[in-house]
Amino acid sequence: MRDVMRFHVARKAKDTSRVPDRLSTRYEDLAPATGVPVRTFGFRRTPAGEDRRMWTINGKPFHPDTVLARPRLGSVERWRFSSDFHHPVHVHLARFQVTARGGRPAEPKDAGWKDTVDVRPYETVETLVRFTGYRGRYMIHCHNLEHEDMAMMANIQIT
Ligand SMILES: [Cu+2]
Repeated sequence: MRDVMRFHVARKAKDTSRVPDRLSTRYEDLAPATGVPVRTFGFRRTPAGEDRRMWTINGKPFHPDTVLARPRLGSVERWRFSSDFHHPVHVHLARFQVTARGGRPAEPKDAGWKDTVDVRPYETVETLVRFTGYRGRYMIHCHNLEHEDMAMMANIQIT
């Protein structure tokens, strides 16, 4: 690895940079539309026959023909992620905001727009998800490589 890169410090310089008091301006808070379903996604290790368990979402490993949710383009939905383990839950093509974690208000680290949220063991994370962009089929999945490789994924269809 020693041959990858080498830095030569060629001269002295004064560091005039500083961290601003605020790193960002206030973002908009999402509000759920009325009448949209609340969807629950359970990320679990599920028995799958003798001596076998699989990483699943709502009890099912990924199948290309199965769609777990059909949100409407332009809508905001309340999605609830629950977990039996650390699962970094990633939603493709839809950004979301965390509104609650473990039955308590969202934590400072939950602020802002997310495309992935760490759901801790035996925790439930409440989110508001906004579907903008394009209609079509996308995925939600656990971002642990070992879990997504073992089918901890699901299709969502934006209609
Ligand atoms: Cu996982």
